[in-house]
Amino acid sequence: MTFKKDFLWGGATAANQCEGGFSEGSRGLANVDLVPSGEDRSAIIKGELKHLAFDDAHRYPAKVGVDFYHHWEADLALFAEMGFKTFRLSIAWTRIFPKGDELTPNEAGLAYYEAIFKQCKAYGIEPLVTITHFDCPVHLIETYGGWRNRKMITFYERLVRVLFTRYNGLVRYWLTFNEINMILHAPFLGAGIVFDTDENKTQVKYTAAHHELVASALATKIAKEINPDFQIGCMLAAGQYYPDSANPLDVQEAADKNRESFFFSDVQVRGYYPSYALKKQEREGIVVPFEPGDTALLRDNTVDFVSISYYQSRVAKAEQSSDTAYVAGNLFASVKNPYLPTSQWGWQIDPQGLRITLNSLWDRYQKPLFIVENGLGAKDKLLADGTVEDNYRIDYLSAHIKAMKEAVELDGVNLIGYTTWGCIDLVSASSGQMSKRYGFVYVDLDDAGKGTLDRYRKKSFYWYKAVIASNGEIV
Ligand code: BGP
Repeated sequence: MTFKKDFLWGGATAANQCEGGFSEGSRGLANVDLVPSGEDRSAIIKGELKHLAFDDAHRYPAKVGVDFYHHWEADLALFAEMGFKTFRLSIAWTRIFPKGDELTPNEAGLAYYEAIFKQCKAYGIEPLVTITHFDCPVHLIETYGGWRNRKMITFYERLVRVLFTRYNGLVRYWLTFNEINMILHAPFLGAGIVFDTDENKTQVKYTAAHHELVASALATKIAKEINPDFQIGCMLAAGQYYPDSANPLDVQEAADKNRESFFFSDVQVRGYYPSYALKKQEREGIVVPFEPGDTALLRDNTVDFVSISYYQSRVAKAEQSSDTAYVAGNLFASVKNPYLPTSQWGWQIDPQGLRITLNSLWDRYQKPLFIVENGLGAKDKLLADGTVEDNYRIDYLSAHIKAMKEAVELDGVNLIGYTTWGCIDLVSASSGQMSKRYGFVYVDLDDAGKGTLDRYRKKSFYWYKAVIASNGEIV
């Protein structure tokens, strides 16, 4: 058998994209609630357009999500039916601390997740909990400016203490920040940042990044004090950059681009700012707000495992011109790779790139790796008999699982699990659409928010069930 006996097969979700119930259980308002579908979405996500209240001109898909808030028992039953060994979900911070800076948590929010974790346990499903997945209380943005403010570390510390204490015995695997490197591309999602006009955006992003890195190390420290058996992971939006050509300048450009992301995991895994980042920050006049104790905290509290999302590889080209072709990608574009097909949303498909990406992380860190997001966003058609013939999704996932097998079998990468993104259809982070579906389970809801919310098993549901049952031998 290629994969370990206890390999963690499963699926992944995020509170902001599936829960809905945005005002229930005394929940407070979060950044993601206010991100509308439509053309303003991109500027809001990037922190370039301030939008901190609902209005009538926009539609807000996170308000309802796919109503996991009310459907979670039935949805978990479907995941159990597929044989999930793990289920990745995130905590909505505003269910636990509605404003974010209270001293006492909200019991209704705590009870909600406790019920989910208990049900997971009953099914033998190991929860994989993202503490923050593009999630920040609006009150903390309005009052403190989000993660640009060091006070956020204290509020986050309060949150993690409550979670680690309350769910001790129910949850073992934790991720501190989803796709932490997305601060650079989607700072409103990643750090609750709205830019002021004329401020140095790069400075703000690296200030916020430092605060999150310190918060992540602090969370790791607290976790181990509460339960040394807790497993804490960093989470990186991964996807190797290839050089556009053998031109050494393109090769250098690819190395530089890869380092933009590795910077985050280098700190979280190795425990210090890498020399290339220090030099670049110095050159660009960026001042990282190190305070006494930060260096030791980062050094002494590195993560146990490295988790990634992988959707595609990317291409770096030193000299771009008006002829350079680009493709869309996970929250930011890349130079086009002429060797790869693209999805309906223009993301390039590269299973081989998953093996390459896993190897580069394994070579770099020698820490267990966990793929916590991978999948194909595609349009599905619900047939009259209640099925979806999603062979394209099966082909995509099957090719990526084969690449994982090669990484394990041929290269000896230590891979501990795989959770496909959006195991049940949910709202797209980049576009706010429902029509960009990733799930094994179809949810009857369209881009205008119309539908019964009924759930249907797709063809891929049965395929993935067989994959898990065979521990990845049948793909
Ligand atoms: C990642 C996010 C997820 C998810 C995924 C797919 O960046 O962690 O939240 O949404 O990408 O992206 P999209 O929803 O834009 O297709």
